[in-house]
Amino acid sequence: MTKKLNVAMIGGGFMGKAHAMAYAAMPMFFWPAPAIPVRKVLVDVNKDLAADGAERYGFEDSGADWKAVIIRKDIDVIDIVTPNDSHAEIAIAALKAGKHVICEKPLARTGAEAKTMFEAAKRSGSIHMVAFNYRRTPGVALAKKFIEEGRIGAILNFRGTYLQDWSADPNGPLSWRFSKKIAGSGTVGDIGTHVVDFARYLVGEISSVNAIVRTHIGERPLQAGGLDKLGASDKSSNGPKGKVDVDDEMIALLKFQNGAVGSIEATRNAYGRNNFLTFETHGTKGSIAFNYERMDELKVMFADDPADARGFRTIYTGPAHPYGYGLWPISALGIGYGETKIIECYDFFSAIVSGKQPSPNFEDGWRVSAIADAILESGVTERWVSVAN
Ligand code: NAI
Ligand code: SOE
Repeated sequence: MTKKLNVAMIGGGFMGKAHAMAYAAMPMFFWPAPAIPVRKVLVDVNKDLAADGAERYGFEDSGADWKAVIIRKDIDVIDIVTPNDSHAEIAIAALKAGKHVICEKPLARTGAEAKTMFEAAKRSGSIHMVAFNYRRTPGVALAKKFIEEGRIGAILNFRGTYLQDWSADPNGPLSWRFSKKIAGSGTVGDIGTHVVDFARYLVGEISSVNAIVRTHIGERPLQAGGLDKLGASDKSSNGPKGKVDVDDEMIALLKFQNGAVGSIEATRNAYGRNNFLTFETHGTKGSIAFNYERMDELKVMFADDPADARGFRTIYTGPAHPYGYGLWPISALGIGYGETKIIECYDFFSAIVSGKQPSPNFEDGWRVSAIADAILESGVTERWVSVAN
């Protein structure tokens, strides 16, 4: 019989839905499964929300007090899918209670806060993961494989973007994502960190950054209720406004420890862009390009291609590629956001069963947050800032 591991999920919003779906679907995709996730308890801010979420997402039990749930003896895994201000407190308590922990990104509001989580993780014997799921898109994992195999030589340049438009309308409500106290930062921490994760995963450690960081929309209508509706206007849009105290636009130049250079940009105000999470990287022997909005595709160009066939070509990921054995049997049948979370769940449960820390773990989460801090600091000083490590 396949081992079962009981999960308590703290939070039942957008990511609650994504993670719950992955727990249910992972063994259907990856079989034999490393272990079967059992959806044991869902916790939210009050009993009604928690009970409603548990019914909808298939959890056996529900509760409104995460402190009582994380010490339950029948719980193996704590899954943190709450806004950023509660990640550290819940994760550190869960690690102390001996649980394995998966925590949504950004790991914390600042590098210092993330470091306390990494320290707690090191002290524990637990497996820990930060949920930068986009690197688990098969095309991105294939890019990593090509780079490790030396197919594009030594990396010279990495150009990454994360552009969305859900916050471009100034009448979009002032959700927790626009509050420094809750989110830590704006675009930099929320979506810039996904591109930073790509940069570290594919190229290596970033040593210093030089950034421009701006806030173009300084106030928004106050929002009723806690859940982030991601720009969808509601009745509150005609009501009183509150101050946005986080960034909404970021461009940064990067220097990598291995000599490569790069640039990244992120905004949630770019009309026409939805989930435009991209990178293009060139090395001494070729180039690779990826666009999440066409997530089944990877564009490659190898310098030793015949002269009459030079240029980017498109690989449609499928069974021959990373994670392909668990996904669909024909290339380009089409994967989506859900599959990245299913793969993440598979890798996390494999790590628990094998006892080997996965990547990205809390150390990676802390390093990404330290880079976000450096970008924010450079945005103020408009100078090169070294990344703390
Ligand atoms: P959301 O606003 O949709 O949902 C948050 C949920 O947490 C709500 O149900 C809320 O009531 C609950 N909650 C808040 N404080 C709580 C507490 N102390 N105890 C229990 N429940 C609590 O937020 P969303 O979009 O699900 O974001 C959650 C986290 O996931 C954030 O850290 C965010 O950055 C991250 N995220 C990651 C994504 C990815 O692609 N990896 C995508 C979207 C969000
Ligand atoms: C909003 O910008 C958001 O939900 C982010 O919080 C996620 O991390 C991103 O993947 C999708 O967009």
